[in-house]
Amino acid sequence: MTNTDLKALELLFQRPLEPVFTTRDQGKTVLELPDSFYTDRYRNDADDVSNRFSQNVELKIPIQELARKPNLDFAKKLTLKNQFSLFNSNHQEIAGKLIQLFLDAPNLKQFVSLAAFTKDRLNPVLFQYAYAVAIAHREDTREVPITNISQVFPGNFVEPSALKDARQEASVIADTGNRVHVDIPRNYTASDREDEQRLAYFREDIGVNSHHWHWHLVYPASGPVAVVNKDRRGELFYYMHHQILARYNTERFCNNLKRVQPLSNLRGEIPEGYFPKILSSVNNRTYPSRISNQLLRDVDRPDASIEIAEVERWRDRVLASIDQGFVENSSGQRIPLDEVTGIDILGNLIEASSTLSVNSQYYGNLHNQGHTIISFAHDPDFRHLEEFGVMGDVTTAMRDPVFYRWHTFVDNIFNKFKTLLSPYNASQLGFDGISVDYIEAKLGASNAQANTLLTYWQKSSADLAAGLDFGPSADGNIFASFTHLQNAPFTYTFNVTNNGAKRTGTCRIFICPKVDERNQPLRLEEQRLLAIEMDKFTCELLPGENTIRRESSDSSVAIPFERSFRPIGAAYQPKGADELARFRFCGCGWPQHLLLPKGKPQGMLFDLFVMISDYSQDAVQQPTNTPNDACSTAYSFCGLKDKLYPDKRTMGFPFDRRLPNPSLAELTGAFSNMAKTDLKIVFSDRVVDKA
Ligand code: CUO
Repeated sequence: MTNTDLKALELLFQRPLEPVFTTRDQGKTVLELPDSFYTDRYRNDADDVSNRFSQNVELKIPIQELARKPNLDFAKKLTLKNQFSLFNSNHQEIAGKLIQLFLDAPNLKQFVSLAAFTKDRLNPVLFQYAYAVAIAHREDTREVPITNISQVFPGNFVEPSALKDARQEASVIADTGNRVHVDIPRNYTASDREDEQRLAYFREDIGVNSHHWHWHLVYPASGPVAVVNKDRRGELFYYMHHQILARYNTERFCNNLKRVQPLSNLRGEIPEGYFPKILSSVNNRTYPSRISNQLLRDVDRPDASIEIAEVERWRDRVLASIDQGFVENSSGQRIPLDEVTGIDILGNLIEASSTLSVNSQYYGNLHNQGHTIISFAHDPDFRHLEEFGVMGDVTTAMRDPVFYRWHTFVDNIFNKFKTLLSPYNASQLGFDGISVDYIEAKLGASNAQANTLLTYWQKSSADLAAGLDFGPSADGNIFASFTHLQNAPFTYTFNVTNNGAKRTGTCRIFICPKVDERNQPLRLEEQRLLAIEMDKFTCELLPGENTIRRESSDSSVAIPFERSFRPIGAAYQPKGADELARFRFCGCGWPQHLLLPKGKPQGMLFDLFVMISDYSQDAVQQPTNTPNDACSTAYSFCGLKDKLYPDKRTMGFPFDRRLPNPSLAELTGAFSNMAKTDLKIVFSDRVVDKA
C-alpha cells in the first residue's frame, strides 16, 4: 500500500459530516474527485468548489473513477439525518449490505473510490460504521488504523458546550501550541438527588463507551457470514457484557448502592430516568431523555415496530429451552445445550445475531429489541417525531442506568443456563503437583504495603479535532481535558512450587468483592457472579520454586489510555505493519484507567484470587498461516484478530459454573493450584494532572 492510499483511507474518517471534497488533515490535504462523484447539490459548481478547496493544500490525492457506480437504494430508508442504530434490524440489514459492497471492491484504489463516492450519499454514522468494519476485514487494509469513535463523533461522548468552546478556541487561536485545553465538565447529567449519579463516572466514561462501540464493531451481529461468524462470538457476547455487569455491581458497592435489579418486567415503570444532554452531530439535536417512572409501550413507528408481548414470548421460549436442555433449529431438529457449545448457541440466539441464530423466527431478537423498546419509551409511536434515546446506539447505551438493568435481565438468562450445569469437579479445577504458596499485589514504590492498592481522579486530555465538522479549515489539534478514575500501577507476585517436571500453566487472576453494600458477607455463589477478571496469561513452571511477576499494565482485559485516545494523523502512527495493525484492532479493550474498582476512602476489602490451570487443557491450536498477532493485549474481552479465541476453557472459568465448595476459602483450601488473599483498595478523592 502506498502512503497516499493509506492517507486517503485515513482522511475518510475525518470530518464525517463535511462533503468529501473539503480539505482534511489540518487543511493540508484534499481528495481530488472525478466530476461524476459530486452530489447533485454541488455538481454544477464542481469546478468552483474543487478550486476553492485545493488552494494552499500541500497534497492532492486523485481519486480513481469507479468502474461501476453502486446502486445505493438499499440504504434509502435511512436518511442522512436519521439516527443509525445497530440494534435496529432494518439498519443492521442496510449496514450488512454496505459492508458487503465495501468488501467486494476488487482492489484498494477502487475501495477508496467507492468510499469517497458513497460517503456523501449515505447516513454519516452508517458510513463510518460500515467503513470501519470493512477496513477491519479487508486483506488489503491491514495497515490502516481505525480512528477511535470518540474522535470521529466527539458529540456522542462529551458534554456539547465543551465542543462549542473548542471550536471557538480553534478559530481564534491559530497556533495549536497556544490553545488552552477545553475543559469537559464532570457530573453534568444529574445532581446528587439522583442516587444513580454516583456511578456517572463509570457510565459516562469515554473509554468505557468507546470500548463498547469497538466490541460491537469487531463482532457485528449481522452482515456477511465471513465477518459475522467469528470463533465463539456468541459466548463472547455473553462474557464481555457479563464482565461489564460484574464490574458495575462491584463499583456500586464501592458507592454504597445495591446490585442492579434486572429489568424483568417490561410492563412496570422504570424508576431510573436519564437525561443525556449529549448532542448528535447528525441532526444537531440532543439525544432524547427518559423521565423517571416511564412506562414502556409497544413501539409502532416507521423505523421500528415491536410489541412487548412478542419480546415476552421470545423470553419464555428461550427460558423453556434452557430448562429442556436443547434448542430447536428452523427445521425442528434438537440441538443440545451442552457445557461447551451451549453458551455460544445461546449468545447468538439471544443477542440475537440474525446471521447465526439457530432459529430467528422462533427465538426472535430478544436483547436487541429490548434495546429498541427502551430507546423509544419517550415516543413509541413517533407522534413527537423524536429519534431514539441513548439505549439505541452502541456508542452511547452504556451511559444510561437502564442499560445495566436490561443487560442484567439478559445476563440472568445466561447465568440460569450455567447454573443448571453440574459444578466443576476436581479433575477440571485441579493441577496436580502445582501449589501456589504466596500471592500479592503491590504498588511500585519501595515502601509500599503489599495488597493495598490506590485509586484517584486523573485529568487527561484527548485530541478531538478529527470529528469537529465545519470548523476552521486549518484547525490543527483541539484538546479537550476530562477527569476520569485512575489506578496507580501495581505488580502481582506469585510464588509457585512445581513438584513435577517442567510444565506450562495458565494464570487466571480475579478480584471478588467480599461484602455487599450493607457490609453483609457474600457467599461464594454470589461472589462468583461478581468475580472481575483482571488478567490471564500463560506461565512456564520449572521444577521447584517459581516466582511469577506480572505488571497491572499487561492485563489481558484492558488497553492503555493512549490506545483509547490516540492522537490522529500520520505523524502519530507507528511505522511497522504489525504495530499499525495493533493500533487499529486494539481500540477494543476495557480502559486501563478503570481496571480497578474505585474502592473507598477508608479502604474496601476484596478477595484477590489466582488459579493456575493446566495449560494442556487450556491450549488452543491456532490454524496454520494465521498472521502474526495483531493485538494480544485485550484478548479476554475482544479475542484475537483472525484467530480462534485463545483459551479452550469456557469464558469466565472457573467462576462461570458452580463450584464444589461453599466458600472461596474452602475452595482455595481444597485446591493447591489456587490461592487468595485480602486486597484493600483505597480511593483518594483528589484530581491529579496527567504528567
Ligand atoms: Cu453491547 Cu446491549 O449489547 O449493548
